[in-house]
Amino acid sequence: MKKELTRQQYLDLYYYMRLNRAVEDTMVKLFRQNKIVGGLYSSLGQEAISVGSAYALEKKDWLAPMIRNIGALLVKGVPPRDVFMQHMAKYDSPTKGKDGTSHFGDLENLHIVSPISMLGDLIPVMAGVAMAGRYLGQKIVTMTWIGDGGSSTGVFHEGLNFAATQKAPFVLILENNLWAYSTPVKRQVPIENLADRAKAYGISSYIVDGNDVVAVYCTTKEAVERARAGEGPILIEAKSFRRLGHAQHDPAEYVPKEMRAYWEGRDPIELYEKFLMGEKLLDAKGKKAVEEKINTLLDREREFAENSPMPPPEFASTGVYCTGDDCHKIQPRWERPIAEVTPPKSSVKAVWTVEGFGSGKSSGGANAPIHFGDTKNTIEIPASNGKVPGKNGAKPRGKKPVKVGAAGTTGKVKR
Ligand SMILES: Cc1ncc(C[n+]2csc(CCOP(=O)(O)OP(=O)(O)O)c2C)c(N)n1
Ligand SMILES: [Mg+2]
Repeated sequence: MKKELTRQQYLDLYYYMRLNRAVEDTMVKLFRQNKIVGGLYSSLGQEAISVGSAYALEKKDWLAPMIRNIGALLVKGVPPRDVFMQHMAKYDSPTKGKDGTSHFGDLENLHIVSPISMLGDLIPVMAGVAMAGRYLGQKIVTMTWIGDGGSSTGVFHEGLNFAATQKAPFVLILENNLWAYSTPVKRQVPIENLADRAKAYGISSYIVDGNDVVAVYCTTKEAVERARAGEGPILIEAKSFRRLGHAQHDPAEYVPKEMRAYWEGRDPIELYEKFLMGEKLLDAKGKKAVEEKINTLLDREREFAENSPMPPPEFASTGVYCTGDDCHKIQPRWERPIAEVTPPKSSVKAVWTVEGFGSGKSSGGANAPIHFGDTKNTIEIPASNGKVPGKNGAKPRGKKPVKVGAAGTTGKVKR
């Protein structure tokens, strides 16, 4: 680590890494008390990546976090109570208890796009946000994160290629933590450096020590400014290690002990404390003050979250479907009666049946008829013609989709 930042910036990075860890520690306690709804993921040992990269963004920029990026949310300004309440599915949470983990966004103020569970799908979405910003002349940069496992999805490649072709001002942080569930990176990718993939899209990339927060910040800052200046998307591979299992349910016994011990000896917060103390930017008193500030804040935030009520049961069926009455002005063009496609009547009978299917008896072989619609109103067509036109050219009921409207960086390599 090299001294290149202001004193305040160094201390901010320290504060947010400590806050990231303390928020997650608090949630582990809540999980053990059975107060967390759903799974709980951890970024233990990867805090420098979320914090260092998000800290390189400006207020007007956009980000979309994945499961191990709570640190990025905190840097962007999300209060810890929102993170707690979201995980506890409370009424006051950003999604009012409708979703868990960090599945929420804030499009209006903080410019956060909600995570998408399908790994990689945020890449084309954030490339799109970057392009929209450019059309609007906003000079914004967008950012998302992807794991080593997620970087093997098709949409990673499609999305990055698309972003590259469009020269979208987009920065992708690839967190190589050596594991995707129980699969070691070496068994799923035949190359050493995942950043090498950038060559395939003709874009720039960096490799950075993901346990060195100053290196992550400085590298990302440079990438963000290059993207903002019109150079197109940039890929940063941050090398680190997933210190716990995939989520709370996973003891990760498949991880070799020596590997874990090596990375425990490279804890990003401990490394950074040593650096700050060596540079006389932090002393024991300053460290204690940060701890007290975080403890006081999180006691208050946790208490608020715990006292927030669970959503009333009738809330479950509200805000799920847009009927066009209350949330926007575009009216849907319903092609079936609304009552038929909205709860509680949506559990209509299957719209097609194959006679004899599952009975174990042949019902006439390849020429057996297929019935569309319920038994009272079946339309028969010969199965062998491979088409589904319906009798006399009539369209089968229910087949048509319903339309609802429209660092002195240690290990930093520039490539
Ligand atoms: C397209 C897709 N395939 C599979 C999954 C299930 N899944 C969720 S997390 C995960 C492992 C991800 O590993 P990695 O990308 O390395 O991220 P890490 O958990 O290490 O942070 C998998 C397979 C998914 N969410 N999306
Ligand atoms: Mg991984």
